[in-house]
Amino acid sequence: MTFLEDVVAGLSLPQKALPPKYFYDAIGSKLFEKICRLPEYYLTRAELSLTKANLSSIARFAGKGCELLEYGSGEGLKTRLLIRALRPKAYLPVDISPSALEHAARRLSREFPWLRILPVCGDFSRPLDLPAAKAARVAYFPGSTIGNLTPEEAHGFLSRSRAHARRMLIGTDLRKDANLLHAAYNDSRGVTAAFNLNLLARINRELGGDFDLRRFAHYAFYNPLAGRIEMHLVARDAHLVNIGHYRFSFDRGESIHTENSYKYSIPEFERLALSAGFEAPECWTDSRGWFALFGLVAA
Ligand code: AVJ
Repeated sequence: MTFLEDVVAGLSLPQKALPPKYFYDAIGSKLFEKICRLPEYYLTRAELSLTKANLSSIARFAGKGCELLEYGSGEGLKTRLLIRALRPKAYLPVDISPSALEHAARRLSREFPWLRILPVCGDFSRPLDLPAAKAARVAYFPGSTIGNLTPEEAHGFLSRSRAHARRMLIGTDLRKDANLLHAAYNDSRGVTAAFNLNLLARINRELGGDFDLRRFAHYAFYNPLAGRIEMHLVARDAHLVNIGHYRFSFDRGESIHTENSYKYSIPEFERLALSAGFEAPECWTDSRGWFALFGLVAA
């Protein structure tokens, strides 16, 4: 599916929707980096602090000298900590953005000249074509990116991943006070709103759309029953939008669902891992118990 095909399919649904993977063009990736530094967005700092505090036991779990496969290109501090502690035989960053991939690979090769880097351009939601492994492979999936998948999709992803790596390290945001979650996706500076709206701007730039961004409002809320944040873009009035030869109509108050961000309890995630064919996982959390890193071993 191309970007245009995904957009047309998504905007043709009764509940209009767009896949969150398209947030990350150059502008969106910059906005996401800004989100990670927001005071309300605790996720990045919580994961970094738990990684620092448990680095040696995380490295012991992964096994020194393994091959490290990372979903989402690891330019981050966490990845560099892990590489330093693990001394992997090879590092395989997987990313949908060729530019992000190249940037991360170049930077890491400067910092770790001894490291064999094998970038893989691809989308983790689909089966990957990977070079043959020369050592035990460990998959690293940080940042609660798994939260973008429904639990059913996460189950499929975890089951499929066993073919690539018997061990996995998965970062997941945990269930917590809805007010804290709400603030993290409704920051006072409006960066999350700009990140969400950039999806429409990207459609305008790349697909010749005529979305008027002033006619849409960022809307994010926590659904405690489903355990997820939902992000939407809500039409402020009834109007039409053209994208190439396609035309879509919006009612006043109609929304485009742009992202789910699932939050798990520790037992919920453990059950998911067991049902996907892994042993009872190891679990590291930050001091407040807001974010977890799970260590999974294929059963
Ligand atoms: C990168 C998917 C983990 O869900 O928190 C941040 C993306 N969306 N603010 C998340 C995001 C709104 C983020 N993930």
